[in-house]
Amino acid sequence: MTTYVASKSRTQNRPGWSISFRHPLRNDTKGKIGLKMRRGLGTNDEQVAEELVAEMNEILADESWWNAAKRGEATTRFHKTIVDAFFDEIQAGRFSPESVRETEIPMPGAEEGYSRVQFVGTTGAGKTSLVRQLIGTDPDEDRFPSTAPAKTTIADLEVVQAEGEFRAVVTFFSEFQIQAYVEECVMAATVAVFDEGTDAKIADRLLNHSDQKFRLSYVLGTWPDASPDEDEFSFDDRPQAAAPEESGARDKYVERLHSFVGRIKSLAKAADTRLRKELGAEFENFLKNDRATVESWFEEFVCEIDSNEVEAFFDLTHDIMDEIRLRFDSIQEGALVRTRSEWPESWTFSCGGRDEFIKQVRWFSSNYWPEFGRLLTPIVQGIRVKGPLFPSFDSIKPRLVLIDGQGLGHTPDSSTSVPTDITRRFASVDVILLVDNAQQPMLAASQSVLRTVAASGYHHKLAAAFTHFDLIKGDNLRSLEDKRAHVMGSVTQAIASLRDIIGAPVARAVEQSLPNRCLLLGGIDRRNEKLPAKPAEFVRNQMRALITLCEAAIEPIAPPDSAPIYDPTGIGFAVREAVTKFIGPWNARLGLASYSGVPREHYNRIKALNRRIAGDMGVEYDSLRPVADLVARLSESISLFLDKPIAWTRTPADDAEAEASISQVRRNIAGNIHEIALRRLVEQHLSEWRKAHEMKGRGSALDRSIAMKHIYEAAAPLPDTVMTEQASRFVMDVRRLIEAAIKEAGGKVQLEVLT
Ligand SMILES: Nc1nc2c(ncn2[C@@H]2O[C@H](COP(=O)(O)OP(=O)(O)O)[C@@H](O)[C@H]2O)c(=O)[nH]1
Ligand SMILES: [Mg+2]
Repeated sequence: MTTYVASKSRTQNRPGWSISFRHPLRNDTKGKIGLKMRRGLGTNDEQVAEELVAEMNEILADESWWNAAKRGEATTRFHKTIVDAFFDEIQAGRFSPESVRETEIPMPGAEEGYSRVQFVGTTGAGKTSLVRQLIGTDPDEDRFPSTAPAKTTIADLEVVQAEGEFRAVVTFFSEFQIQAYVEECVMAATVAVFDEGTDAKIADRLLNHSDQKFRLSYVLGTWPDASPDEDEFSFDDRPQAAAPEESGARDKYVERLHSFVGRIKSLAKAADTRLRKELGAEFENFLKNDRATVESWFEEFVCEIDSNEVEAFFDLTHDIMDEIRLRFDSIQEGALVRTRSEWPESWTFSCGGRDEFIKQVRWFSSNYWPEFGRLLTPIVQGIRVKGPLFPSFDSIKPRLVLIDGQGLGHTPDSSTSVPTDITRRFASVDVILLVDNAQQPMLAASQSVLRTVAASGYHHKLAAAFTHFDLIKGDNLRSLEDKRAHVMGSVTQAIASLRDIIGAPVARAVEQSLPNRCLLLGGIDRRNEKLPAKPAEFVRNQMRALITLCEAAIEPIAPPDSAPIYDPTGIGFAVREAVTKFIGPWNARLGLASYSGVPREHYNRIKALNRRIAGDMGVEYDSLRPVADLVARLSESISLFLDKPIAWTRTPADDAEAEASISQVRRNIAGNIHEIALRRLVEQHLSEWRKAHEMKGRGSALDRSIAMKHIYEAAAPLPDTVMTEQASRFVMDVRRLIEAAIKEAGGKVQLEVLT
């Protein structure tokens, strides 16, 4: 059995002594029990610090204390600091940022006369630029929300347009989530040392997480000789009045970063030395033939290196965590709520003045390069604002909720599924606004949105906004009409290419409705007045049309009163089809088989996905999204099955009515299918995911791939002529879901009688 021991230490950024210990009841970021924590002791006195550490050791040595119910008794025996440090962590309930935002600023819906518009599209499509136009924030003066040519942050942004004062609530990622990101960044930086990278390369790995979302550079600053990343350096975000910070402060950031890089280097060198020593003559050979294994050993050693009797890796990550905490000290305005470990949970602010409001909120959303080193942006999980944020191109006051979330990322083909964070929202919004760049034909990522929306029965909510119209060039595209025809042609083509996947009836419905719900926008990166008169008027009218369309989306539609009747026999085939299309590409990604159009993924990406799931930190890594994939493939094949009812409770008047009643069933399924996929792929196999993550030694990358394949096959077993018990249970699961969805829509399930 593991024994847990606490120790005291001095740290860079905290006055006085700190205590470090592994918590026996908390999983670490890899899903292993014993999360390593460091807390301030609030004393400068070494003697006192030692007494406190001894108290913690008493708790850690006696398992009978390890129970939330013992807190009261503990309070009578130990110091409050120690009791809090130990028991707060047991009781730390799951903090839900969404519900904090909802409590502070409830999101109005159709009952309050509000329409909710969800912006979906690839990064850089122009979602945020369009939000700016609709809320009347100036691209030069206000720079809120932040836009960027390519990269983006991960926060959800929600704007409620309403008269009255300005209000904001900002929520943050948990300490645990950020800890995991920081660990991954530090680890990647040590690997860069192992690869003999330059200091700039090492710093780059530390400052920019491999998933392209989490960027410590915002908090820690940039490496001095590194030229600003072109994507990061957005002219769009130039300051109102250049506010260069005092050079003294800048020097301090640089120095701090140098010290982190220095520690990473010595940590990595120590691990490298140990690795070479243990492998001896075999080192080179190993490096050539099984790099994945060498890396996994290296990483393991990195975690074990001690300096001054503390684990150097954890010490470093905790120092970076402290740096992040420190950034929050500079917040002067509003109300910042922190946990007992000083981690920020939420920030709320309200005021009457628009400029002041935007200035304060921008602090949490800025990606303004010269401010790097002082920003909080990467820690922000979501921002909800409410207030008189209305268009400036018109005097209208729309009643909209604008929801701008994470970008889709560029994906090679349309079978890459849309992240579940996005698809989960479909049910609760009124308009799903697909934003796409009109310069190219519709990209794979946008097509995958069409697929998902159609298969889940939400295509009546779909609208599309095409941006960058100002940049479309070409000799044969001179007139506006030509340009419009060009863009619409690409929409029609995209729908046609999906016909076999989403089914002809749905494709037809989308083909008919979407062209009337397409907006053509250009120059939305500037104030409307700054465009030449004719285009300005055109774009203004398009935006008015968009607002009208969104407002109309809350008008109730009469539910169809004819409902479909199905023979459930076909469900087995639908499941079989979905499983084949789910397992095939995954076997290719795992490097265990080939599948047309799906490349093998690098073992580090597979491992990163595994780590996310094992550490209970999510189910997706970048474009690797098994849960979303299973949801998508199941919905698609079920959607096709639903296209062919054997009869109707009443013959539908026309194709449109038939399609509307079937889509009702699709929506009912969409509401519950996430839960099935999540349960089968993740929850029921958490221990296997964790085992897979711990695999090390020779051939571990391959072993991990095989373990993941087994998880997938157990979660989604292939129904075959000879059904295993596992497979029939899976089919039953899906069948129950479909039958419930059919009945909920007023339909029936019965065996087809052949006459
Ligand atoms: N020329 C031009 N640039 C645009 C247009 N819409 C957006 N942009 C620029 O494209 C980049 C990405 O826009 P952004 O709104 O951040 O995209 P998002 O990632 O979808 O939110 C920014 O640099 C914008 O200034 C447009 O209609 N015309
Ligand atoms: Mg954006």
